[in-house]
Amino acid sequence: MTNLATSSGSDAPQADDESMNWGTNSSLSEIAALLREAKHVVLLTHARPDGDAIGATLAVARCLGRLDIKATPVYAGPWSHRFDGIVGATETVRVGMLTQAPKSCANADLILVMDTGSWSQLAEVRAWIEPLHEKIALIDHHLHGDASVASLRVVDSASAATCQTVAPLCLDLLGLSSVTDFPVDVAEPLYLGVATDTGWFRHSNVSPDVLHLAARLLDAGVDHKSVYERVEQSDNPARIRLIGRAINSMQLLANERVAVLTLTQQDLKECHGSLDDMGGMNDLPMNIGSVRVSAVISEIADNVCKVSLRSKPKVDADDVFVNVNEVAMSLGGGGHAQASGCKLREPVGDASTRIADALVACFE
Ligand SMILES: [Mn+2]
Repeated sequence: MTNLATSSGSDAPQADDESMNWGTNSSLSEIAALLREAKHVVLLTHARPDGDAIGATLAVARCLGRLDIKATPVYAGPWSHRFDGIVGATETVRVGMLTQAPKSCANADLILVMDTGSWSQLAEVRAWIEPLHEKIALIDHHLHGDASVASLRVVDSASAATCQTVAPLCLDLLGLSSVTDFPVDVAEPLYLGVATDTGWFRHSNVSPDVLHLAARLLDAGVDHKSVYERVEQSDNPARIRLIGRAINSMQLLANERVAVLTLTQQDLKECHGSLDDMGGMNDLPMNIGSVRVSAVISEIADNVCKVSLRSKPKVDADDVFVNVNEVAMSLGGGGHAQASGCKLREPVGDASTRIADALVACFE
């Protein structure tokens, strides 16, 4: 393996200026050139991968496959079966907590991490990849991350989705000049990423650029209805029952500007659901006009709670905007200004109170 960074290790980031160093220090063309020289590339993303994470890794894997470069997407943590139809026959590896490289990845000469740069979201693979810092490149769109994850980074927080940033990389790899010329099996995962990270083109990150990209991906042959049906209309009855539980649990605080929803292991058991059925509930309270910020607290194991935060932009000058990235960071997590999350290791009741207090404090 050759080292990606040409500089010596002496400028490796110190823990203290990790977040200051986070940001772009490379370019898509530099990463494309390294990918082209590689023989076996491992594609990593955050645990419990979402549509953007899966879309970016699949799109790059399929481009590399066309260049006869072995590419292995590796997914850690729980897997959501609603993405099975998008993955199709593409070979992927699913892993839990690792102490070393999975056998199929031991000979990789380059690791590309996409849609995260946070060690907290890479816990399962950290022991394996941390010593390989110099062989890791990263493409992300999050505001914060750990610079020590990768020696080469392209971070575009203006992108609505990592797939938006990755689309030009895929063009470069395939030698194409227009998104409309993408093969459908590359266009489809990119579309999945931009569609799901924008909440199917409803969130505040929708921009002319992302809509132009989506339109050109449809021109390339993506079937919007088919992607939507496979990914979003494949719920089981348990999930709909859990949505009912989540709505029933809703607390409205700070003059109905803060909504806190809680789902417990008991809810999960009584609804015969799985962890996968608990995700994506934030849109429910955000539909309330007065609500400016929402939290969904899911007890994913005994004394382990996943917290998902969303906020709305200011509609007028008197409005309070809650930067949920800051709230999440103060609790060991992170994300975007209007969408973030963290994990709390405490009983669900305590987690719920802690989050409610933190959000209400934003309005005092
Ligand atoms: Mn993303």
